[in-house]
Amino acid sequence: MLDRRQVLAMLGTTALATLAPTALFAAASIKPDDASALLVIDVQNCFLPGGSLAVKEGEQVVPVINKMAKAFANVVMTQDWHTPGHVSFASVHSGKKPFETIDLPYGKQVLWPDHCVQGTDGAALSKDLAIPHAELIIRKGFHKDVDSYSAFLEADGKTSTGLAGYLKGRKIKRVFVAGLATDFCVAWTALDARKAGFEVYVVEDACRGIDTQGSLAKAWADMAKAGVKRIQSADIAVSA
Ligand code: VGL
Ligand code: ZN
Repeated sequence: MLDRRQVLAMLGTTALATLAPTALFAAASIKPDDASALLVIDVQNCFLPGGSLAVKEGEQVVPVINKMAKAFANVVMTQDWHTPGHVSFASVHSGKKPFETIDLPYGKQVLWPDHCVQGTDGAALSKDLAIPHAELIIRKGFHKDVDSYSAFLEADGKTSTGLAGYLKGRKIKRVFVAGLATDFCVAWTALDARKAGFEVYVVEDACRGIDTQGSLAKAWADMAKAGVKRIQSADIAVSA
């Protein structure tokens, strides 16, 4: 790696005049302030290796999130928190298998293996998360007949989890979203955060996706269209 002095030495004065230093040294350029919150989405045993709906490389987000969380005064975590026999479980729809879809009164629903059942070890947050200052854990998906990928709004599109009210009550303007899974709970949370009027960043290397039927590419496209900013954890300044 070249350091700043070496790069400057390599550049002529003309090049220096035309190249903004910010373009050269973009790393760690975002500094979370008191109006920023990190939303850590569903880092739960069911989505980690050995879990019933394990996300590929899901465990790799944990150290990234732990490090990044140090830069945030405000951290909120979410927990997928389903009833036994939840409507999103393939096991309750006869003849249906996980990852197939069905039509429910509120729209299309992907069916999943049973996961994150209330009070089970699978629903517990990863024991490797090290964010003691996290100030709120919001549970979602606890209505038996309605799923909730989003931390803001259930899948019926109208039942609020209360998170937008909480964040606004705490004068939060910007949210940074990380966790599992990029193409479901992370993306739906980011999109609803935009709809609720927040500035939204998704930290790509602090997320992993499920990617079923093109869901990952679609999620990034939808997020880009909605004005969600796609960043890397190295873009966030963590002071020593
Ligand atoms: C999730 C599928 C089902 C997620 C939750 O956390 O992304 N995905 N339930
Ligand atoms: Zn779920």
